[in-house]
Amino acid sequence: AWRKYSAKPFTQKSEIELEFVRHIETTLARSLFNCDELAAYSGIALAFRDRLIIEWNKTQQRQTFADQKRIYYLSLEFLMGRALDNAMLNVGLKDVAKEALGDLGFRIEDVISQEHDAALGNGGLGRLAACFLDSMATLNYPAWGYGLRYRYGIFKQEIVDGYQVEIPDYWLDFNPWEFPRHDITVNVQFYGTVNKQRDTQGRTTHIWQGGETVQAVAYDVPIPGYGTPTTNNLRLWSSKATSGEFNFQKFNAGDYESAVADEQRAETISAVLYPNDNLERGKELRLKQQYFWCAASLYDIVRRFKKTKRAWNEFPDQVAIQLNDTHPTLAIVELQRILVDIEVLEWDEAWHIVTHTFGYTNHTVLPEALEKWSVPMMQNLLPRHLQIIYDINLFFLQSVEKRFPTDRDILARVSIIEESHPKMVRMAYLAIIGSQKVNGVAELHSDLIKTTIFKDFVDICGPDKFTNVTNGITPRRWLHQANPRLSELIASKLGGYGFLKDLALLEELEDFINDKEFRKSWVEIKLMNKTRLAKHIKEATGYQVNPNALFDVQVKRIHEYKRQQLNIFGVIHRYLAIKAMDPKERAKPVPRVSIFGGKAAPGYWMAKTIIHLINKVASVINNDPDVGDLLKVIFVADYNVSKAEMICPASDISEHISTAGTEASGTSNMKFVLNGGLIIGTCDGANIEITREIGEQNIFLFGNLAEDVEELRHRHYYGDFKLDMHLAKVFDAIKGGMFGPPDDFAALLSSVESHSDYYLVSDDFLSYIETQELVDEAFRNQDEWTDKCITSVARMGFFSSDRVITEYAESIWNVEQLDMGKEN
Ligand code: 26Y
Repeated sequence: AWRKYSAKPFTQKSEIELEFVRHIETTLARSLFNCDELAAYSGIALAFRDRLIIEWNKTQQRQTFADQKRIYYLSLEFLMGRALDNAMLNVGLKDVAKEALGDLGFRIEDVISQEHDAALGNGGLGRLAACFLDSMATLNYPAWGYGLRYRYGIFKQEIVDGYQVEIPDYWLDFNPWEFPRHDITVNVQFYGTVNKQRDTQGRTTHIWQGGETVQAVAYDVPIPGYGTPTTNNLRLWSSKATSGEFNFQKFNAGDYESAVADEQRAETISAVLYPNDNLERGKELRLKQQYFWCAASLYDIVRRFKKTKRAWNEFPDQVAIQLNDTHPTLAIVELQRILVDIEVLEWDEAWHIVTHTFGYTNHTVLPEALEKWSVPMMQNLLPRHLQIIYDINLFFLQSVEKRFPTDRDILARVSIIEESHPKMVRMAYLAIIGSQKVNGVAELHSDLIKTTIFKDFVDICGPDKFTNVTNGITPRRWLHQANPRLSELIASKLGGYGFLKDLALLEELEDFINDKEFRKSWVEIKLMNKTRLAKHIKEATGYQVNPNALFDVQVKRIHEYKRQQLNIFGVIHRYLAIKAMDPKERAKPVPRVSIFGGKAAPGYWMAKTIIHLINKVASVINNDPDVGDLLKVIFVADYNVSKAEMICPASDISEHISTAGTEASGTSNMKFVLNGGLIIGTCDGANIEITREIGEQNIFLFGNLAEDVEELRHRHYYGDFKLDMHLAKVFDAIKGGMFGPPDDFAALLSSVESHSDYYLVSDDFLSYIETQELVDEAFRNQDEWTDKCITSVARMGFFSSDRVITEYAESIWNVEQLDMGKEN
């Protein structure tokens, strides 16, 4: 009987139209006669949401029935972007939906663009998590994402008078992609005290009592795989006051205000995403977020495991938990606490389970990004966890001492507790000790962590614990969705869209490199994508740019190590060169549009200064009649995932120019090349592996190598250094007031000129501007340029996040894909 009533997913145009109308008229209570684009978005989104949820239900049943090991991906950030286009494409019904919307009087692009980005992340780390969810679903892995449901995602950026202004990103007004699960809640405890007790068998147990309790409520977001019915789950926790405690007692006692204040305090935990990227601040609310999310997620995972009635020692055969950086490290401590304090396992047995369950991914070597929490803060907020950390540390240091009895200070070096004032808990060390595998995100980065920040741990734990899994991106969003025309052209040559599931198939494109029609379409598509971006630039900034000019793009978070300052100094150098030319000569240089985009952390003053300089330079150059089309400078405000989808397909060259050894991997480098753009970059992160795959004749590398950085910094420090002469001229122009009051930029210039130049801007400047000239020269020969682009795309198969997930599954998680039988 149930089967008769169970919902069926729509497959045809008429069914989509019916569902659309039903949602407009009933769910949204609107009239069809007053249905604008936003309402149309809501209607079609709700229709697809219903469809996803049917598949989601079935997926959960299949996975429960299969009873296999599951993956749990813990990340404080999921930078999902828009969901509708992705859902339609992954389900394979975008074309049908387009016709349906057309019948109803709407253009699908306009409807898609009504959606607010889900921006629960800062940058690369959060977007990587989103790509991983797509790949895990597409490959039919039983996998869950766990995160926080922030009421405010990353702020919206506006540029006012050349300065960044932050606007809150309240995005939940209408979000059809989440399902509140008011029945799935977990109470999470903070503060309080720990008491020892003896149980009936005479064992000592620890009771954590008192303090405050906050309720976590689950919100589920369906994650559809591409070309498979698998629809996995992203579970986001929202905080609220525990019911009952809000607080009829206080309320009835006439203390209404404080009852409301308690409620607000609870809700504050999941209120806002911290907007820092690679900069640790040590705020108590952030630690609260971390524990709240880890405790709720672990409770949920353990609850699911317990339903299978297995013995505890089978836990690591059923559960793989991956830590996206150290942000969820408390999950290690929490699992140990559950096993020892609540399930009453012996310490060693519990610790064996814990250390075979977790994997830890490191995303940075920058010292200012490594998480440390003050011991007094942790003592106050999580007293029992601090005790457990001390015990973990004690047993660990005892084992180290036994093995290295003669190394006098190794214990201080590797202790989880840093003996500073106040003492600090080093989260990365705790994550290493509590995990079975530790990985970096590109080869150079994985080597660097082994030889620098984690060197002692390689000696202690052995080299096998440390491994590399080079990052990747989902070709569904970053090729098919972002660049539908290119995807279609490729499909027409490769005989279908199989490459979207097996990106290595792209290599067959090289066979068509001399196919005239193919090349012509290739070039036309790039021009169309550039024209689309030019239109956006015109609307957003008022500046008109020539789509035939070379589009040079650097879009990413603004950070000194990523060196947007090197780029803008290079732009000024170019400008000065154009100005110095005889007007007749000005036909020579290749016309160029330098496009920047990215957010600065609100408290990162130097990054904000860089944004200010870019905007000042833009207003001078763009209004200089001597320059015309030869050079334009654009700052695209509010760079986010949906803007990236428009910008990546429109670049000729993109800049990935971090100081060697500082960018762990980078992933936008992959997106740009996959969309038929070339790269100018340093020998850093994944640039190195991209070069290996596509060939060094197809990339513009410059600058010092990671192995030389230490020595160069030393030289600066001891004053043995002279500012590059071209850069000196650029600085003179800035100091002369060409771009406004020089004081505005004094600190930025001094960070390069003074004894440090920590990011080696001056050391790399000459090499950078010379390489930019090589770019000009190469671009003049459009045929050769097209050769490079096609060859590069053909060789990008390695950078699919499907390959990445397969590596994690096989070498870290030991998890199998679900057998989908004939259905798939
Ligand atoms: C501790 C806290 C303030 C913090 C918050 C966010 C620390 C770091 C981050 C974000 C880091 C991040 O996005 N890292 C980037 O990860 C990408 C995916 O692995 C890499 O491609 C990229 O090189 C790295 O900077």
